Amino acid sequence: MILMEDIVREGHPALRKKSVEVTFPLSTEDRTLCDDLLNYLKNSADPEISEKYSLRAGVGIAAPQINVTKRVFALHLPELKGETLSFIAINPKIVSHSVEKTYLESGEGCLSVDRNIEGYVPRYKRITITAFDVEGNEFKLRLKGLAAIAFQHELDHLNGIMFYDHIDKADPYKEIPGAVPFMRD
Ligand code: K2U
Ligand code: NI
Repeated sequence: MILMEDIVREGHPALRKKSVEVTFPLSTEDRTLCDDLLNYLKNSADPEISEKYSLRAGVGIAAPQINVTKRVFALHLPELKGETLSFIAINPKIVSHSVEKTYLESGEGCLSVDRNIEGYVPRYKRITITAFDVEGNEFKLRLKGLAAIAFQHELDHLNGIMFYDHIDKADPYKEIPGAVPFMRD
């Protein structure tokens, strides 16, 4: 299982690399990578397991964050209408997006960043994505809200981008034109 000690922190070169695409059929190693990433998120959402292993809660985690520079990440979000959005994205792409932007009112954090960085992180409000599942089947999803924000945060990790790269240094809380803040419930 992935523990906090397995998660690389700011300054580690893996966080600034462009990860490489994964080929199919998945190797056993790549299949285990996918399982481990998704299990981390499920464990971090479990009060007992997260307490026992001191796991930081995450709704997303990308392979480079455990020093594997491959284009794979996991998302595991409590959806609004009760069902959880939970999947592995392999070789993910944003194929289209809204002009309208959004941002997390509370700002963003990162499992690889052990400090609080203030400021609005502009994200596309709605995105259409494609990715492959572990069987190699391509799928397409339309995402909005926290799922869209998280997807963009994780895709950035595959391109060596950190959330704070998007924050206006001069004015971290500068209004983002036309953006509607996403309020977590
Ligand atoms: O990639 C990571 O480090 C996990 C990030 C993902 C994330 C950050 C900001 C906004 C969306 C996703 C976080 O640790 S997940 C923690 C979290 C939980 C609920 C809402 C926002 C962030
Ligand atoms: Ni992150």
